[in-house]
Amino acid sequence: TGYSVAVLGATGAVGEQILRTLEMKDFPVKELKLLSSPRSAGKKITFRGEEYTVEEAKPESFDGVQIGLFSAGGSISKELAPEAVKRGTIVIDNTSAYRMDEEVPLVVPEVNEADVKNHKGIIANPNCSTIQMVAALEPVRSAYGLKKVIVSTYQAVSGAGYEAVDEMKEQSRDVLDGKPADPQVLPVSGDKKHYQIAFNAVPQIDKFQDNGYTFEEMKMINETKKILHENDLPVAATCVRLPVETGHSESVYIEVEHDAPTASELRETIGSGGGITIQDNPSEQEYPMAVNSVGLPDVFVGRIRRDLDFENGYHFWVVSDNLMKGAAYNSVQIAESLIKQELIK
Ligand code: 11C
Repeated sequence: TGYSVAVLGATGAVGEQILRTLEMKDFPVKELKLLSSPRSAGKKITFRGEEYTVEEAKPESFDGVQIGLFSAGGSISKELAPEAVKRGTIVIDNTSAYRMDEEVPLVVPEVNEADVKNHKGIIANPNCSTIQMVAALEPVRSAYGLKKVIVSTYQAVSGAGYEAVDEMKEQSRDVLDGKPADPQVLPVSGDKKHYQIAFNAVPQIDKFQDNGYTFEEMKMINETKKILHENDLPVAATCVRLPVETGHSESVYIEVEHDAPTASELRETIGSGGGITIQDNPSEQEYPMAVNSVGLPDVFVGRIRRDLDFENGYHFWVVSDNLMKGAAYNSVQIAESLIKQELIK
């Protein structure tokens, strides 16, 4: 028993974590196909002690596949998701290709699990920096209402894939050795200019839009409203890349609608959210940090405190492994939601 599952983008940073999560959760996999672009086809990957050969993804690859976990980039999802759906596969897409499509549910199971039932073949997995923020916001929204959200991010290079991680490591060695940095990938592979990430902070993630915000910032703004079903909620974001390998950190400022809880009441409220672990004890210097989040599915929240001027204003710090809850783990949770709601044929 179990399901026929395909992982598209199996050799990438997220694909690897998807396989780890399927193993970790003992997900009921009856048959597994590992798919990729032609470039990575032929590679060998071990899953549950068995060796699999990665195949080039083609429309026919999805014949008989019930669940397709896609993380091979937006253009591949655009091309292959409709083909997979035609063949009866439910696609859980980890790219930005379909997230804002009105026909496509955008789901963080702890926040809006019920939305999966509205799917028409594709369910989108939100952007990593959005997921961890909305996981922390939802318990606050449901208890006190939200009037405003302002976030600044401190994002890890693995969000931009393995080549960005390699660039950060090699560049760090070069800079320490007194060599020129020679950036080729970050901030955005394919953009006009590249900047040093080693020992730097770069206020650009993804490409600039006409409104002066980057696409990453617009993802946080638009996806947050969609997931929380709060189209009128004011959200502003500034997204920054740091030389951290894995684990996105976020400084979040919120204003609540009513009741103005104390910091400890708010701590309790946030901590009641699904998947949240509170690490918040200033007297013991306890707070979430990226390096401690690696490999874990939790969203860690700390530094919860009241604003000193605005009675309904609060600040907190949210950290999560961007490849886990931010991507792979959330995708597999969506697959579990489908099973739970008996939505897989
Ligand atoms: C980053 N958030 O950290 C991006 C990666 O839309 O799924 C995720 C891109 C996406 O670079």
